[in-house]
Amino acid sequence: MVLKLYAVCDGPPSLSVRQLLAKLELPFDLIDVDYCAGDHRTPEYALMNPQKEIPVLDDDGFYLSESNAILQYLCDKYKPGTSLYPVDPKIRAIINHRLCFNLSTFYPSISAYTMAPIFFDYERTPLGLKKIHIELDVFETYLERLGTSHAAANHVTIADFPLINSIMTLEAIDFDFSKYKRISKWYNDFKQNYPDLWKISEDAMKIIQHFAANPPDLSKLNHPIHPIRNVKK
Ligand SMILES: N[C@@H](CCC(=O)N[C@@H](CS)C(=O)NCC(=O)O)C(=O)O
Repeated sequence: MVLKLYAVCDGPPSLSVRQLLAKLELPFDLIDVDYCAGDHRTPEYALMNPQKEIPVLDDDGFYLSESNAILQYLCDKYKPGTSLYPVDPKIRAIINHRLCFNLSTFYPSISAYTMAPIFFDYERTPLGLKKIHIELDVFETYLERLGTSHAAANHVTIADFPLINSIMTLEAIDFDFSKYKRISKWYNDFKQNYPDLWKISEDAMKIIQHFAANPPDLSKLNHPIHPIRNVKK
């Protein structure tokens, strides 16, 4: 049975999985999950992913969430030994490290500043800004110390996609990160060298920018945590 990906059109974790599927040239059915309508908060969705988060991969009844786990699984199952996720223990460790770094600190700090105030009733604060600069400084240091053209090697790997999509949300709000020279070069090189993959991010960036200019009505989402903004109708 063909792979199914439950994805949200502007969500960085969903975009990263779509980029890998495109790079591996794996056919799949893309199922658009409407975040604003709360498609992911239903009891049916929770059967696939009790975390009620997007994306979810359905590989013939094998349901997998957490985008990093999906990236790793797709490489291991469908292209073992691919240069996108090499088996060499040290290269793989660096890739896994960068995936963990993005998941645990880099993207949470960035999205709290970029995405959360677009979709929910949050302010962009000086503390939030400070956290972003701390994270960018760390990533810049990793790029400098490793000295590679890409995030984890001298070629594209699954570590690049989530980091690219985190930075894309900064570009979406016109955040100037040009002083981070290595990050800027790596990000611009990705756009130039992988135009088809970048288009997946770019289309999402336009959707994020649309929502930034036209805050979505999330009153039906009933989000259990995030404060919903009053949107004038
Ligand atoms: N760690 C997860 C995060 C996934 C995630 O948080 N996705 C967002 C959409 S971009 C979501 O579904 N959030 C649930 C919610 O806010 O209700 C992953 O990498 O897959």
